[in-house]
Amino acid sequence: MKDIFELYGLKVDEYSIENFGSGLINHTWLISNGNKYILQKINKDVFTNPSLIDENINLLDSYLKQSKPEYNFIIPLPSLNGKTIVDYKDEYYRLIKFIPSKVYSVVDNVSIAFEAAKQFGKFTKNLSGFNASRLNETIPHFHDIQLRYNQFEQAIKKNNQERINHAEKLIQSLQQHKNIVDEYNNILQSAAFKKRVTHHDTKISNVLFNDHNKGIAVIDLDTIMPGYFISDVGDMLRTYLSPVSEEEINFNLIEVRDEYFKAVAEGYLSEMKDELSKEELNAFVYAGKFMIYMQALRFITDYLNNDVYYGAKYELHNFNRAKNQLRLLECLIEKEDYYNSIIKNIAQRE
Ligand code: GN1
Ligand code: MG
Repeated sequence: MKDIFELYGLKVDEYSIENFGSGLINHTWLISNGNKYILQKINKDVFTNPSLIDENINLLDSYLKQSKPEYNFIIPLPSLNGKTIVDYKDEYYRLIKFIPSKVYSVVDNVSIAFEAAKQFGKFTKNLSGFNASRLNETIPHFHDIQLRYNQFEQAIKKNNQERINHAEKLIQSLQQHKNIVDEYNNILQSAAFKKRVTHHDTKISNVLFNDHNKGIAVIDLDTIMPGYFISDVGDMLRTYLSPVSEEEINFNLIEVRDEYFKAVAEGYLSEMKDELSKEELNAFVYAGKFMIYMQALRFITDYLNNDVYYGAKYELHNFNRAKNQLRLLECLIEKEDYYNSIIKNIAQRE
């Protein structure tokens, strides 16, 4: 730590250091004395070329400084030699000014859902004039659900036979939803779906709120890449509709809440309605199915691969997470027609 602090002109013995946040991938510390900072070590197994993240963030920052100078885009602080990412002993770190704010891990208030969705909509809208293809793919094929499905199928063929047996029923139920992958392949063929600057991790803990529950900024910029709006809307539906998170093992508590669906739709579309094509708007509910299903596939695949990606706090952790997501998917599908009609109404308004 001492050497890393020195790269920023900070003295390690003047700060207290504690683990921070709930991310699964990077390691995050809060370091404080009078000043507070977030220090992060980037997970190199996941982000094999961390400078791609840094390039993206700086490109967007320059663009926003010119075109939307009032937009709050929080990029890391420069080190003494002006770098917003530093490498030390083959590991990558960055330092970010800590913003006093409120962060939520579950959504228990519709106005929070509305506000978060508005923030993510605003993010993409503010960057609609930026050519998304200029951005690096920090994780190639990150939300390519066909690839995720193939990885799932591969994991069923080889690997841990004991876990494959244990998961047999869950595997079968997941295979029955493969039409969600087919629909994605149709989207890839459609000219009506545009590649935009997409956040790709729109969970509620990635929005900072002020005391009045207004959004201050969106954070966790590692997976900003060219992508489809279904990734961002989908991950909000995945994480805001249910009163419990992907960690919940009492699956009876999982549900999709109509008023939260409306809040996400109203919040996101208050910024993005005019940006989206008719076909994209029609895929709003599909976005939720897409992201929930993909997350279920990723969790079960990781379970079958002995938890190499997400890690696990107990034997069945990723199995339970996958089961949780399957339950959520089933809840959403039950209400699909009703939710589609809500989107139609918003689309037809004025
Ligand atoms: C990971 O590390 P974190 O919590 O920001 C994952 C997301 C998943 C999420 C599930 C790079 O995000 O895609 O949705 O876990 N990020 C990566 O909790 O794989
Ligand atoms: Mg993330």
